[in-house]
Amino acid sequence: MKYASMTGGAVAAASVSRNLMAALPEAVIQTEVNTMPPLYPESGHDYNPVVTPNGWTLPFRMRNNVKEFHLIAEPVVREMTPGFNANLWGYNGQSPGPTIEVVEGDRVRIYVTNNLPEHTSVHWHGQRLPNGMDGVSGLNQPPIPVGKTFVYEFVAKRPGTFMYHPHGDEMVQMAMGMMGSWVTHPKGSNRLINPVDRDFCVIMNAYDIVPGAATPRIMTMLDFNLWSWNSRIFPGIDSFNVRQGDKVRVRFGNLTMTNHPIHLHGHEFVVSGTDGGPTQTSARHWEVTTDVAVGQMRQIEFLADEPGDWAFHCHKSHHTMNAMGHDVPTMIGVDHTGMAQQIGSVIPDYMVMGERGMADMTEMEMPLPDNTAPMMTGDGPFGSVEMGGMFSMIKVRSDQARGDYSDPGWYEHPPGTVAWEYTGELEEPARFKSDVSSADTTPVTPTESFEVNAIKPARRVG
Ligand SMILES: [Cu+2]
Repeated sequence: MKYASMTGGAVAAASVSRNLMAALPEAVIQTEVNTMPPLYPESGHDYNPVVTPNGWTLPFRMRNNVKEFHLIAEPVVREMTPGFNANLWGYNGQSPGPTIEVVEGDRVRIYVTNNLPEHTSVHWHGQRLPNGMDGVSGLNQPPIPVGKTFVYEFVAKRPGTFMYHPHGDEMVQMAMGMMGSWVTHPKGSNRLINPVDRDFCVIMNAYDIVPGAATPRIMTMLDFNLWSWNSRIFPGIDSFNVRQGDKVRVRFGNLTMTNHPIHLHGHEFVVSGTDGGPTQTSARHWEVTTDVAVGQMRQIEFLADEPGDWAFHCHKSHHTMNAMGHDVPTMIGVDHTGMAQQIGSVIPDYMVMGERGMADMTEMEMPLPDNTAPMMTGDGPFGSVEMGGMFSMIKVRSDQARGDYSDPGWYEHPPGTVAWEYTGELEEPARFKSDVSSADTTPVTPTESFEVNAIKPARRVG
């Protein structure tokens, strides 16, 4: 098991075999936030592995025909975007935990070691498995005490897109970032599962971290201020880099407390499956936005045939912003002339915000507390992208090599294909041609009376 052309990889993959004979598979820890290249299977059934943006796939070992994994539940520091680190809980050094990839029919054994300060458990969302392996602590198993290791074992019966997360002190542990993706590849061909060239995995999570702080407020129910993909926020989310003509699948899981309408620019997609399984072909239809409700998974598929840098984001505009205070009044249209200077004599560094809109935020270099992600930011080739949160890009290039997931840089537009500034004469818009003096201000008076007959629906008697 190895990472092909690993970039700056800190995955101790090579050392996995060292402890092959040990009872417990060595836990592989990942300390990087880079997108790791796909983990190609070296034995067993072949499959086209997934890529987890800003994440990785957990290596396994085979023992007596069982795929063995080792998850360590533990506190982690996750860089959510450059300059902003969060104190989260996760698995094997990161939040979210590593993606687990297996093949339909595989017998899977997962060792879970609890290095958290409290008990935990792991629920394997969407899987068919023995009741005692379902991971609801108190219901299906005792919780895993601090410092102990439990073993989960089952056959991955259904191919599809799944998730894992704790089912003990769930609200706290998920608010702290404990979750991961699980992909079960079909064994052989499946008429409802299309082979694709690129296959991405995203788990959506939300945090409430006060600007300047690093630890999420775990009691928050709805008013989260950080909306993330794989515990990363724009501009920290890597772009999805594909070759023009690739068939692309993106699998989204939603473990936040609200729905996310996922929107792709420049292409149409179909929803090809959910955590319930592949969608029947007759039920698939073209969309450019699909809602992923709480606790759901949606896998979308499209042909990446339009070159460019295409925005790919949650369509809730507040979910493409970072670290917002919510008690900021709307100031659009309010004239602040002179006010900042007056207040500035009492409070140095005072700034008024949002008089023309909020785009000012990106121009003004607002002083931010340390360890805080700017609210709307991200440099593009034409200036600030003015986004945050659940925003990234699908970069489609004709010269992207097969299997190359690296960032090709900004798209070079063919001459004459970028919206341009018109500098010719501007006609006065028609609506401004009539001024008040010439406008007909005579009130309209009805010229003839008319009658209305209202017919009431007959009352049913009896
Ligand atoms: Cu959203």
